[in-house]
Amino acid sequence: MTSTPHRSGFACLIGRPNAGKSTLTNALVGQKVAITSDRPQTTRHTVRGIVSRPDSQLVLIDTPGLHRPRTLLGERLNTLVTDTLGEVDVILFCLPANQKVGPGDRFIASQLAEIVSGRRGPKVIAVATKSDLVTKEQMAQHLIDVDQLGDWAHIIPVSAQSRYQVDELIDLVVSELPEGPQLYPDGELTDEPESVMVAELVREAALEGVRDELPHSLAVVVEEMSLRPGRDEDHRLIDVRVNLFVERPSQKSIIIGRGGARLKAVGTAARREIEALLGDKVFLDLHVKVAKDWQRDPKQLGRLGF
Ligand SMILES: Nc1nc2c(ncn2[C@@H]2O[C@H](COP(=O)(O)OP(=O)(O)OP(=O)(O)O)[C@@H](O)[C@H]2O)c(=O)[nH]1
Ligand SMILES: [Mg+2]
Repeated sequence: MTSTPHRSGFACLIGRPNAGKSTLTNALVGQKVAITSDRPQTTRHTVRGIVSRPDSQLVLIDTPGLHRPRTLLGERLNTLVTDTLGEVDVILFCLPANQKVGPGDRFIASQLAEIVSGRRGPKVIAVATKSDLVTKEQMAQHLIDVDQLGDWAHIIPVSAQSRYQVDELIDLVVSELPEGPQLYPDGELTDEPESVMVAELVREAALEGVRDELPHSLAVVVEEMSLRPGRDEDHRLIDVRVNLFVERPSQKSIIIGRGGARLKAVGTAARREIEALLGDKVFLDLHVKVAKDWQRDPKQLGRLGF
């Protein structure tokens, strides 16, 4: 009896901000491991999602959107992405079908050309995301434009929202992975620490409905997570204390809202998600603080984990 060899390896999702990388990562994993929003630059660190099958294990790395940086934070995020690219087997270059291929995509394509020029460089798969938002004709034109942008191992249209070709994309990536052992135990979906996931869920809830530059100015840090003492095993309660940092006092009042109404709504939405993640009741204590111009300040960036 011959058995097919086990394959394993890493694939990194890249693309301009808002291209649908994190939504696709979640669809590929089958569960939420990365937060998403309609604001650009939602993802700020690399997030690993794991797809395990009997004959393969694929580790996905979702990255911050690549763009021309305007702040020190932007620069650090770009460096994070380009450092990751050299270390993976496959690159998934995401190009949203509902938007024309533009200068942002050409900027990324030119960076990719350098990285994969080495003979042993990673394979690049161009992924036309958000296929549910366009007609067949629009998709056909998009695929032609994407094809002309560079030299891709494959081009595939997908929709994370309607799950169109999500499994086909996994097959395609796995076919490009080298033979190798399982890297993570079965059932593990991410290697994100819980405190990071909790901070991200608070940031996702806080991003909902805020406009302009505020999303960029928001950073979230979990200060404390602890089991409330003196409660029995069936009524566990986890105290979670979280700081939300903004750059200016005016932003602080937007986040808090009239009479604290907005912060309360953010807390309620985030608490539901955190309880689902941790499987315990949670007391969520949110504090909003001003860290002046943290996006441009190396010291503050360090303190906030960038
Ligand atoms: N209709 C539709 N919307 C999608 C799809 N994928 C993503 N979106 C939406 O596009 C927006 C951006 O999605 P994200 O997954 O956060 O994009 P991203 O590329 O991770 O963005 P950054 O982390 O900021 O670089 C969100 O509002 C998503 O709901 C899709 O397949 N179909
Ligand atoms: Mg993202």
